[in-house]
Order: sequence, then C-alpha cells, then structure tokens
Amino acid sequence: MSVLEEISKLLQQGRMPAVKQNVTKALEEGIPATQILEEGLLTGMSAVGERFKAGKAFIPEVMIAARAMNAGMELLKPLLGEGGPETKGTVVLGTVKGDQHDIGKNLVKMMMEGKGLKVIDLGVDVPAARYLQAAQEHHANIIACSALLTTTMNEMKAVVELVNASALAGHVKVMVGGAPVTEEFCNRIGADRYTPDAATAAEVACQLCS
Ligand code: B1M
Repeated sequence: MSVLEEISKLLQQGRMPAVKQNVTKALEEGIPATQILEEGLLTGMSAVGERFKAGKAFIPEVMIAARAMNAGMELLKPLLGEGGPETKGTVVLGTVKGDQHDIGKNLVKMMMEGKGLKVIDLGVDVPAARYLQAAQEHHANIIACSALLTTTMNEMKAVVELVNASALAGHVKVMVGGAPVTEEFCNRIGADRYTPDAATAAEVACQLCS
C-alpha cells in the first residue's frame, strides 16, 4: 500500500498520530503537499462522508476522522501557500439567529472542508446581515444556513431576501438545512438548495461552485 493510501486508510480509522506520521513520511519522500492533500487526506474524508451518508458511520467517527484530517492539514498548510491548490469555492456557513445548535453545522463544515472547499464559519446565532457581510468580504460562492428550531428557521427567509436585494443576487447561492428544514420550505422561501445531511450538503456545494 502506498503512503497516500495508508494516510487515507488511517484517516478513516481516525488515527490522528499515525496520520501525522505518515504525512511527514510522505513529505520526506518528496510527494508534493497538494498530492498528499488530494490523494491522502481528502480521499479518506470523502470515504468517511460516503459511509456517513449511507448510515454506516456515525457522528463520533466523522468527528474523529475530521480531527485527524485537521492534524494532517496543519502539517501541509505552510507548504500549500500560494502554489497550493485553488480552493474549489468559498462557503459562508453559520447557524441562524436565535439558534445555538452547532453539531450539525460543524459536521457540514467538516464535510465541506473534506471536499476542498474553503469554509468561513460564522458560528451560531448569526443574523441575516452578517451572512451577507461575510459573503461580500470573502467573495463567497455560497451562503449556507443551518437551523434546528422551528422558531428560528424563518431567519433563512431573511437571508434569501437580503441576498436578493443586494448586488450578490444571482452570484451567491443560498443553501439551507437542519432537522426542521424541508425541500418544501426551501422552495417556499426561495432558497437555492436544501440538503438533508452534511455529506450531501458538501457534494451539492461542490456542484454549485463548479
Ligand atoms: Co436543542 N432542541 N434546544 N439543544 N436539541 C432540539 C433540536 C429539539 C428537536 C429537541 C426536542 O424537543 N425534541 C428541540 C427543537 C424543537 C423544534 O423547534 N422543532 C430543541 C429545543 C426546543 C431546544 C431549546 C429551546 C430547549 C430549551 O432551552 N427549552 C434550546 C434552544 C437553545 C437555542 O438554540 N436558542 C435547546 C438547546 C440545546 C442544547 C444547547 C442543550 C444542545 C445543543 C448543543 C450544541 O449544538 N452545541 C441541544 C441539542 C443537542 C439538541 C438535540 C438533542 C440534538 C441536536 C443535534 O445536535 N443533533 C435535538 C433533538 C434531536 O435532534 N434528537 C434538540 C445531531 C446533529 C448532527 O443533527 O443538527 O440535525 P442536526 O444536523 C444534521 C442535519 O439536520 C443536517 O446535517 C446533519 C446530519 O448530517 N444539517 C444540515 C444540519 N445543518 C445543515 C445545513 C445544511 C445541510 C444539512 O446546509 C446548509
């Protein structure tokens, strides 16, 4: 098994120290950082995402794998620099105003980063105007809103309305998700895409950015 396959396998097992060791080994073998990222770390994280989507992996496994990916990424970051891979796109992500739930939102972030997207995480309790401000500041392709409460999901409508009334209309897509959110709700408020889980959100975000 090549060192890149080893990294992918160890990441799927959530073995952070071993992932770090093998990333270092791969660098010592002269493998470019971008290749280690794409064929080792991101390949491993994609596989975890697929298993999660199929109900064959669970939240703790995803989080442990993401921790291993982040540890590997830390070693590569200084080498990726300007010659590094173009990010596939930029996503501004947050849990909407009034809502403190962030476990699902954090999973979405991990899956998106695992797909090579740059994620600007605004955290929880994010007012509509803040998404817009961040999207402008970071030239984002997507605003992604998570909500877990029926009382807060309407804040997503405010996000869509603000985007539509701004210069970002037509340029920035709005994605919505979270337990009470449905396809029907997404269509009703005029958001661009609803996705039911974090892995699908990451896939759709990549499609929207391409
Ligand atoms: Co609260 N809570 N909670 N809670 N909580 C729920 C959501 C609730 C369903 C429990 C219940 O009554 N059965 C209920 C909501 C009812 C409703 O409105 N329909 C509820 C309530 C009422 C409350 C409080 C109001 C309770 C109170 O204080 N009286 C309060 C609100 C605080 C606030 O936000 N202002 C509250 C507080 C909390 C805690 C702080 C204690 C804690 C949150 C901790 C944290 O997030 N850091 C908490 C928790 C943990 C839950 C439950 C138990 C679990 C939620 C969770 O993390 N699930 C939840 C009951 C339940 O769901 N069983 C509940 C795991 C997570 C991975 O799933 O976030 O759905 P989820 O994410 C999924 C998908 O939805 C999707 O991807 C993930 C899977 O891949 N997804 C997206 C999420 N965001 C997405 C975005 C996308 C795409 C997909 O695109 C952008």
